[in-house]
Amino acid sequence: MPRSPRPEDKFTFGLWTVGWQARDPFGDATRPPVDPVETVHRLAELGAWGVTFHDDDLVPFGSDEHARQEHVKRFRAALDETGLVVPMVTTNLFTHPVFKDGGFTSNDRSVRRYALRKVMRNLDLAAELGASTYVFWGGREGAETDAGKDVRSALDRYREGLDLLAQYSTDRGYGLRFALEPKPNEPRGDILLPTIGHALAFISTLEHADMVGVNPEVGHEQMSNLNFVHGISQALWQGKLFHLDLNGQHGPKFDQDLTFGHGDLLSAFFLVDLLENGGPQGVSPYDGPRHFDYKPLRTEDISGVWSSAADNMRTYLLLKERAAAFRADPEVQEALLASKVAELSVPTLSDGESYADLLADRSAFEDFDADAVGVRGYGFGHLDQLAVEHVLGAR
Ligand code: DIG
Ligand code: MN
Ligand code: MN
Repeated sequence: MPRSPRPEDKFTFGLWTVGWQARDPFGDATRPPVDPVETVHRLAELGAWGVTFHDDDLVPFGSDEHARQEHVKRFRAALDETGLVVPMVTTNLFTHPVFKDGGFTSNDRSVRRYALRKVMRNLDLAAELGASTYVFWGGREGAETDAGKDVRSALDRYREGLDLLAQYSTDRGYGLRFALEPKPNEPRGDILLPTIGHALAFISTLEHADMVGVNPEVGHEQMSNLNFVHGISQALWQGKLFHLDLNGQHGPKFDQDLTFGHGDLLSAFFLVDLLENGGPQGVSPYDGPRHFDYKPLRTEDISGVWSSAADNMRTYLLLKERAAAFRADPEVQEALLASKVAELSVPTLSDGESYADLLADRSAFEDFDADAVGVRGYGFGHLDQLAVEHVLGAR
């Protein structure tokens, strides 16, 4: 199995990832800015398929129209020279102080109107560049105190904004799907739509719910001590996994945005197994970009930035190889049988069986020996050990 990335792997990176100058709340930048044109060429050399961006990553905030056109022109030329695509675009509604209380849900109505216009302008650019997904990460949509935010009204405004933008995009025939990106906190004390579950519930209330899905990020669910594979599975189950952000995280702490696999490696293994094999179902359920939204460690120099970009893709491909070996291992197949994993996909009632039939079936209750069944083991420990040994390359 190839270990060097190819376009068909659909690996993509945000301009803001390798371009992060490593400024943090406690320290200045440790790296120089990176020209988006250089990023396009470097990522192409490394084997990436595409690049993504916030409006302000490509066109510095406050640029006049002429400067904006020049930035876009240079970027497009680099895309044409390298063949990189732009599958996803998003908006920066979190850096400029004007968004300090949010964009769509700022208490200040003039800020909400400004945010919508900023997104509309970037939806135009996204469509121009052929993007199919538009991400909304509401990093500033939230609060530090319950006194200052009427959350029910905030959700009304969030829905109003998304419904308006969905109508705008639809009327213009942009063919974009929207993907909401949950995160529990940081930079706000509490962010609205904090988990995949909250986002899925919110999407169901939207006027254009059919064109809105989720863009879950590994670390964001794990910050809430949630199982990312479970979250992705539910998003897939509801037909709402429109995009995803891959990175690494060491459990509930600040958002680390580590290189993919450099956090919970076993979870990363099962995530790749799910995305590439459909887990035990054996069919890949997702054909979208494998998008890395990570930050090279602040301690890296610029050469470390580019090697970390390569590390994301290499780790993904190594885990893909291990997951294939895991699924092909006869001992794993035996252990899966013992754990009755495939039996879960068998409906609990037989075809055409009614609850009356169930009531009449003595083996389901009256003659059921709960104690005897209760002592049986499922063998999940052995199955997990086999997975660990495959991740360790010991099988
Ligand atoms: C952070 O996880 C967010 C922003 O970087 C961006 O808006 C989004 C895009 O995937 N992820
Ligand atoms: Mn993050
Ligand atoms: Mn992200």
